[in-house]
Amino acid sequence: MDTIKPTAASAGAKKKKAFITGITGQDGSYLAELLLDKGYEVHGLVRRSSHFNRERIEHIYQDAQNTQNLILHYGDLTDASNLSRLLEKIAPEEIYNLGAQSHVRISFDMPEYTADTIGLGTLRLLEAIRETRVKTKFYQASSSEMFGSVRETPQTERTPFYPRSPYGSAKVFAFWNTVNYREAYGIFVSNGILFNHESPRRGENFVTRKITMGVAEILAGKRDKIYLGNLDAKRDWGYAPEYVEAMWRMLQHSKPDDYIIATGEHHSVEEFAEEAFRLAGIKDWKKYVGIDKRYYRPAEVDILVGNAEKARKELGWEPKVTFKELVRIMLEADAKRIGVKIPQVKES
Ligand code: NAP
Ligand code: F7E
Repeated sequence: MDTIKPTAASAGAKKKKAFITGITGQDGSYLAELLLDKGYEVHGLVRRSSHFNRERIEHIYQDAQNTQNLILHYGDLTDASNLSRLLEKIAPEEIYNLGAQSHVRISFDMPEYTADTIGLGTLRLLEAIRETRVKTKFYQASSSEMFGSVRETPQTERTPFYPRSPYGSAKVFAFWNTVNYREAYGIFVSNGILFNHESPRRGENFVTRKITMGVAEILAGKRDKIYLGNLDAKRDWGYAPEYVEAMWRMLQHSKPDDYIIATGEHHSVEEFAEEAFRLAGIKDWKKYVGIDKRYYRPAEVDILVGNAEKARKELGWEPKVTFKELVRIMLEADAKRIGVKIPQVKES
């Protein structure tokens, strides 16, 4: 990746302030680390929970410097007055809207709540910017799920949307409102249309993490099998820390715009599982995988693969971690977490 000139923040001038919704999630936690490293003061929105919900950002406080620069605020994307008050108080130069009910299968069970947090939640934030007149740049976490039943392959910024879930439809609503606020009010807003990206911090009920956790537990003798749904689905899987860098680059660009962020390669769920078992040195992997119809979706997205050429040209962004490296990173982290060694397996 090309380097970007240091910002005023990193050059030691007044700290830039960023506000992240979804800071407790996979991407929010990596983005918080990235921005703190760049010298930002990072403000994050956290939901009240009856149990501790900050595991992914807890380690950040171990560095005393970060304690001062990472400030958490209670709030929720369903609470408009709270969002306005926070923007007024923080006056962030950059806003990253990552908060969402982000599970596609669950969006079929909770369509209204999914639409509320994603669709209306984004609109509430955009309205809060307009009302408070805070001078800021806004990043919207758009998704490849908007392409759903794909109209062309690979997908580009010009491919029409055809969402196949309440999640995908809510992201389309949020995408177009984001574009509209740019055109109607001249606010600096950009959509990152990110394809699947994974990491050891991926939620445990997404398929990649479910597989690497399951394989590590099978290796440790803690379980016999893992149960999955549709093994034929194909996704364009990248590495989350690289994808949050792309978000930041969009807001440093001279003008707001929309960008696909993807690797350009696709693999099936079956290939992901096969590679994870291979790395663990487990032969006959199919013996350890059961199919459970509960994990099928009422409507499936069969294949997604993106063309990130525009991001490469305009933002100097390129993915580096390959599919096999991603599986290895995730499996090694899960094996380490439960204290089991993965054998030395030759690269295939
Ligand atoms: P994630 O791990 O599921 O994190 C979601 C975050 O949103 C969590 O911090 C969660 O808080 C918060 N949240 C949920 N409902 C909220 C509400 N009502 N108000 C405020 N915050 C709320 O998701 P992710 O994988 O990091 O993804 C980040 C964003 O990118 C999401 O918008 C997702 O839809 C989008 N996206 C993800 C991918 C991907 O492959 N990861 C691809 C394209 C787009 P709790 O911790 O309290 O639950
Ligand atoms: O499913 C199939 C499933 O839940 C991937 C979110 O971050 O990326 C993510 O959405 C595929 C699907 O991710 C199981 O049917 C098989 O075809 O890991 P997933 P997703 O639905 O692609 C997009 C870009 C987002 O924006 C979303 O926020 O795997 N699959 N068996 C399974 N999926 C799950 N979850 N569990 C299974 O057992």
